[in-house]
Amino acid sequence: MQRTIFLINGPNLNLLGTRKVEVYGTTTLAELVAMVEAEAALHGFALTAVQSNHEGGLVDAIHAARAGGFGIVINPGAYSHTSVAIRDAIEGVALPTIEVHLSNIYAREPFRRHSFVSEVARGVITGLGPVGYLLAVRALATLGDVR
Ligand code: CA2
Repeated sequence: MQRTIFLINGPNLNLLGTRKVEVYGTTTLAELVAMVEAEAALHGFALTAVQSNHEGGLVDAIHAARAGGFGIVINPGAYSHTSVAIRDAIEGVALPTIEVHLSNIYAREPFRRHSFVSEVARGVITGLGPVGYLLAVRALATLGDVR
């Protein structure tokens, strides 16, 4: 059976490419998912992509990754900075998880500089736009080979 990477995007990321292009770029969520799917396929993985604007929906998506998930690439959006529930869900499923942010959260408002998710993530990529998601898939594939 093909191994699956779960791609999970949080609140407002469904608006990608439509507004705030100066911060988040012009790539739409559908285009981003297609790019990540292609990168996953290059490494022999299937991709399951979920986007939710709700904290509980994101917790459910993280739990769903337990069924056959090889690893998780997650952009928790604004919940990065507020959600102990998402942090605990990632810790609970114990799958290698790469946290991705399109923008550089350290170069923005002070409230974005702390992420509850980072302390349970295997790694964090921030500020590289959509490329960060592709590097996250590559990291999961490579770490999987190395362990
Ligand atoms: O840089 C990132 O990827 C963020 O996770 C994006 C979140 C933000 O709250 C985090 O601090 C950093 C916000 C995503 C909002 O996306 C939009 C896209 C287009 C139009 C409006 C919002």
